[in-house]
Amino acid sequence: MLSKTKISKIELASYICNASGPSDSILEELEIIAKSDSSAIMMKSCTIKPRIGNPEPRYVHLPLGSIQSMGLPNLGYQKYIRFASQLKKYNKPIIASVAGLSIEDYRVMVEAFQKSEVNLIEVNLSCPNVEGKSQVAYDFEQTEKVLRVISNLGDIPLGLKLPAYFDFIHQKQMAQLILKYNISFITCINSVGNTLFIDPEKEMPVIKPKKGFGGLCGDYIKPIALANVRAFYELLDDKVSIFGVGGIKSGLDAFEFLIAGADAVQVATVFEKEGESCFTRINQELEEILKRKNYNSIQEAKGRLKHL
Ligand code: RRO
Repeated sequence: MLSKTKISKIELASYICNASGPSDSILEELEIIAKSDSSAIMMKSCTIKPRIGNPEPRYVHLPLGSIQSMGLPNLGYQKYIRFASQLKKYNKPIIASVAGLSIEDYRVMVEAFQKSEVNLIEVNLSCPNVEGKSQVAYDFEQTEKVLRVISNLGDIPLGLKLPAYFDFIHQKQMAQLILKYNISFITCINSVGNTLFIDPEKEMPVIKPKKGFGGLCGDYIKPIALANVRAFYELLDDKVSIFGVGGIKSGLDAFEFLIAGADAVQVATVFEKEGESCFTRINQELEEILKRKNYNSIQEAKGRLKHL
C-alpha cells in the first residue's frame, strides 16, 4: 500500500480512517469499522457518565454535507475501555476520544485510557453541541489548564481535536501550547460550530436542539479544514502528527489534505451517507492519484503544496 502512514509512533495501513462521531458509539458499529478498510477504529467521544444526547431531529443531511447537534450521546467511558479490549483481536489501531465536561473529567478519562488497550487518545476540546458549554479550545487559558493535568499520565500518544480557527494568531497560540505540553498529534477540524441552516418553506431551522444552531460538516467546511491543516503544518514543523478531517469524500480530497500537510485523514459525513465501503473507495482513488503523480509514499507528497 503506497498510502501507509503513521500518527505519532502508531502505524496505519492506509491514509483513511473514520472520524469520531458517525456510527461509532456501540460495539456492533465499531466491529463494522474494524472489518472495513478504515485504517483505525476511532470511537465516539465519551463522557464520564452515559448520555442520551440532544432531542431529535438532531442530524440532517444537506446538499453539500450535514448539520448536526448530537449532544454527545455515548455509553460512558468505561464501556469504551471494555470495547477496546474486545476490539484488540482485529489488530488495528484503536483510538479513544474523550470529551470532558470539566477539567477533572478529562483527567479521570485520560488516566483510565492510559491503562487501556487503545493505541491513541484523542482529547476532544471542540464539541460545539452541549448547551451551556463552550468549545474549550477557543479559550486558551482553559486549554492550558486541561493540558497541565492530562499531558503526563502515561505513554499512549495524546492528541487534541481542535475547532476551526479563523485567525493566524489563534493557530499560533494553540501551536505554542501543543509544543509546550508535548502533544503527539492534532485533529483538524471538528464541525464548524453553531451554524444555522434554514428551511424557508417551513420558516424553521432543520434541527431542533439549541434553536437550530449546530455543527456544519462536509463540503461546506473543506477549505476551512485545509487552511487549519496547512497553518498547523507550518507552525508545528513536523514535530506533531496531523489528522485532517472536514469534507473528505474522494481520493482527490484526501490528496489535497496530504499536500497541505496531513499525515492521515478521517471521514465523517461520507461514512454516514455511504457506509463502510467509502474507506475502500477513497483509498483506491488516493492510491491511483499517487501512482499517476509518481509519488512513492505519503511521506514524499506530504506538505508539498506549492505557492503561486
Ligand atoms: O456529539 C456531538 O454533538 C458532537 C461532538 Br462530541 C463533536 O465533537 N462534534 C460534533 O460536531 N458533534
